[in-house]
Amino acid sequence: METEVKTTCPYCGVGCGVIAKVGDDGRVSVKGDPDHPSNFGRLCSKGSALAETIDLDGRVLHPEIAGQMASWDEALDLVAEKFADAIEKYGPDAVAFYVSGQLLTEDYYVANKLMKGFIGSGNIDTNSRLCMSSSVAGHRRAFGSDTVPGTYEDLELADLVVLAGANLAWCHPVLYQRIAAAKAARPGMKIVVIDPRRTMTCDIADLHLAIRPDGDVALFMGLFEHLIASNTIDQNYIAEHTGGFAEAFAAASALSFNQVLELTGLPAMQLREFYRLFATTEKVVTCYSQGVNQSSSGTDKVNAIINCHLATGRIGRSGMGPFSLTGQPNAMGGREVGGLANMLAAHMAIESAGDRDRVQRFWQSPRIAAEPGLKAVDMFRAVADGRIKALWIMATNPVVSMPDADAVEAAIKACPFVVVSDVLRETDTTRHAHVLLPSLGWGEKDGTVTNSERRISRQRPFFDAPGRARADWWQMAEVAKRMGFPGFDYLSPADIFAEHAALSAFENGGNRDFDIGAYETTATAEYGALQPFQWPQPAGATPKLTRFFADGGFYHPDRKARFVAIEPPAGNRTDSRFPLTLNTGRIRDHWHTMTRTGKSPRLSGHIAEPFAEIHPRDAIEIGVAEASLVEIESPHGKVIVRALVTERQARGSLFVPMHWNDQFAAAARIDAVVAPVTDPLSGQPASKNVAVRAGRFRASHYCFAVSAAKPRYLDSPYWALARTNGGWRTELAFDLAPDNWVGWCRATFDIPTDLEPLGYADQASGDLRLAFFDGERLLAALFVARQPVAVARSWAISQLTAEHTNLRKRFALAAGRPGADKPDPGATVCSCFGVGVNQIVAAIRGGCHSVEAVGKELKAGTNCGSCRAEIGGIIDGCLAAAAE
Ligand SMILES: Nc1nc2c(c(=O)[nH]1)N[C@H]1C(S)=C(S)[C@@H](COP(=O)(O)OP(=O)(O)OC[C@H]3O[C@@H](n4cnc5c(=O)[nH]c(N)nc54)[C@H](O)[C@@H]3O)O[C@H]1N2
Ligand SMILES: Nc1nc2c(c(=O)[nH]1)N[C@H]1C(S)=C(S)[C@@H](COP(=O)(O)OP(=O)(O)OC[C@H]3O[C@@H](n4cnc5c(=O)[nH]c(N)nc54)[C@H](O)[C@@H]3O)O[C@H]1N2
Ligand code: SF4
Ligand SMILES: [Mo]
Repeated sequence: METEVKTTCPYCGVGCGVIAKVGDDGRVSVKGDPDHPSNFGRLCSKGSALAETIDLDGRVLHPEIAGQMASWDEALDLVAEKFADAIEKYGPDAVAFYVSGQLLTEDYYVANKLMKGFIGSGNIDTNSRLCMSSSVAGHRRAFGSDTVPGTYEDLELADLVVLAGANLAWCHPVLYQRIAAAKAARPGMKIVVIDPRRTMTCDIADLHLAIRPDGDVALFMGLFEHLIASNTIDQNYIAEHTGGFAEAFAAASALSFNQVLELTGLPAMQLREFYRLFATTEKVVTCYSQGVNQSSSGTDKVNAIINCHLATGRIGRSGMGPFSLTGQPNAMGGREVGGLANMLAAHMAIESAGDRDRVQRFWQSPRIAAEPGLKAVDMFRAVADGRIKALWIMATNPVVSMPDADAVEAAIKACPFVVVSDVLRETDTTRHAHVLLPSLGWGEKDGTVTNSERRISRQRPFFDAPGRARADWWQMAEVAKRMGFPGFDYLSPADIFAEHAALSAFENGGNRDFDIGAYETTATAEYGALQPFQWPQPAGATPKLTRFFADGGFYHPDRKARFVAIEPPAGNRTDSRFPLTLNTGRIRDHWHTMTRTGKSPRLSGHIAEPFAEIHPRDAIEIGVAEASLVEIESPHGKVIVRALVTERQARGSLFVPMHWNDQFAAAARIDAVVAPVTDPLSGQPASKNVAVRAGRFRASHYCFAVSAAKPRYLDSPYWALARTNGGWRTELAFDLAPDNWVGWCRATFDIPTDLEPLGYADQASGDLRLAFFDGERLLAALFVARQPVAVARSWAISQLTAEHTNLRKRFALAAGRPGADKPDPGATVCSCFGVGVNQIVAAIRGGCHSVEAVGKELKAGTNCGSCRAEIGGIIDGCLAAAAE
């Protein structure tokens, strides 16, 4: 029988509602939930492809000890024993948990309770340290609490939306679509993008401020001054609800307009235009994400933004306010349970003796962490120097995502006892686990997540647990019980949720923002049917509040907000040895370390290789041509990635995505290059401003291969692997080529020895083509050249699923030339319908001059809409070229 389950997307912090349908044959399809108030039925490319990422391929399905299958009892006993041992010998601070914003709230709650309340250490930190901690620190400084004041609706109601350090089109696509739709309906609405790169988000921008790296503090200090000078400030709001205005004003006045120009690198006209727009528009929302948070001045950036909203009283009212966009599906839930090393549960403060006492009484725990624990970067330093003897990593892949990643890997390798809970068997981190615990993935997990607008939604299972995989909360609770701790006898996530809700209300009395007391009696049946809701929801309170601070009511003891007096940082980290600024971030169709999106051929087709965006003039200076390979190096490490020469990138800087790792590429873990520099207040790494040098990688041979089997073993200095329909695609480069290509193919692609290749070699150019067929099926094709291989990729890939009955066509393949009957569609732009760039260009030449017209002709952009900005860009490019 077909079943439909309402759940939540496990990717970004937009938190879209998803309806998963499981057919009679067990096949799953997904669609957006039209009733979910975050997305109203929309899904982006990643959400739409969820069904492709939930197969059991690569999953870890039973516990392992030292790589050998073990029972749960053996594994859990060992974990409990090793943790208890380390604590007994070296004290509670000798152990640590490193967890994740991709855990459900219930998992997170149990992990935090175990570490802070029962082990008695603050040493639980999370990948949210790399993501949200500057926002948390900024909120707490300004508001006295970690509160996101507004709601998504504000982004549609605003007359000016400022997007600072946020590539919404790719990273929060459904929010981007909501804003784009609001602007289409109300063209007077203005959008300003502040980003050193011209990203796809700029497609809907009225103004793009291509700011210098870390110029944001100066930009918003200058704005603050302008708001005062132009008398746009709200004197009443400042007087009644805030403190510290004079000091903040004095600090801002110390910065001249010329200094702002210098520090931001922006033309005076643009700066004035932005200041004018902001001053003259009442309804302003300023959204910010990693371009703000991931910086050594991240917390100051957040406060510089909040200062402007407090000064104008534009906060917590319809269409107004600062808005921190969260990255992960449950970054907010993690904050609610106090999963950061410097927080306590339910938004209470670890520094406060009263709060510690309250939480300890509620948990009836033998102890409570007396002080903040180690923040992620410091935690792995403590692992490296032997202070941490036992480490449990859950739902995160720090060997890829932490700065100074090679040092992090070495630390994990050297740690006496490492537990990893993951869904996959082989990741860059799981390979160092002494104990590997199989966790439930999306579609199996059961619990709640909170999105950027404080909306709590259910993730519901629609599959049974595969193999012996078990929930993360269950793993933690079982270890707690084995360590002899009471209070972990949960039967289901509903029990945990009710306890979490009860703690949020416990002795609250309106003194803490996070209060979901209305749910403290949630029983299993109600939990099953729980509808998405926004906090706060105190017991018995109606009507329900959805915004904070329009009328003050902040959470500092005097109930006032604080302006923060800020100084602009020195943004530039480069020097003559490392003269370029490395910026890192995301692409549209991959999620983090690719453990899930890397399974989808559609998502892997959008961008199939690690790359560095380089400005054309820098490319000339460092001697890299388009599509050749570039080496990027810092004192910490090195990568080799493809050069993507583009004017979207500012001079003197490079952009490299964070996604590629040792499972998909030879040397593309960009965090190996990122220095472990952090914000002094939040401890968040500065992953967007790293001094590096770059040069050409001198390849003797470049190759492109498609193969039915996954390549067995690759050891060239450059390779990058991606899933395609029917197999795999591999890009390679050698500095020393194999002497026998046929033998190399046989060994790499598992080709039976009795199959002879079709081949073509050009002695003069050094070009070589080899293709192996098994009957009518292509097993592998290899294209080798001295220059970057020019063969049409999507055409070659399509040959893996084609029937090769015609001998002439087989030779066409060996020659690397598409036949006239099968033109090359080009790199995928629309993942939903598999439409390539060449097809779109052809449609434009055929007269489709709008995104809608292209959609009508090719369907591209008509499902999830994530590629609409790119299609717009291609149309603009073609029309501009035609006009020249
Ligand atoms: N497709 C996709 N979507 C995702 C994710 C994913 O992996 N893939 N991950 C999710 C997560 S966890 C997160 S945290 C979010 C992140 O979402 P975003 O923060 O939007 O993504 P990033 O690409 O990390 O960085 C955003 C932008 O900051 C800019 N930037 C760099 N330096 C500066 C600076 O000094 N000032 C300013 N103003 N801007 C700067 C970069 O050029 C970049 O375009 O995305 C979420 N959504
Ligand atoms: N240079 C650079 N580095 C960055 C960033 C950047 O912009 N630039 N961004 C940072 C940010 S914002 C973030 S959020 C991090 C993200 O970085 P990570 O958290 O390291 O990345 P993920 O790939 O999401 O790792 C999740 C892991 O958990 C597993 N998993 C998935 N679901 C579950 C589950 O339910 N339970 C368990 N136990 N395991 C599960 C996955 O297989 C995967 O191995 O990267 C940070 N690192
Ligand atoms: S915007 Fe996309 S990735 Fe984010 S929650 Fe919605 S469907 Fe998932
Ligand atoms: Mo994140």
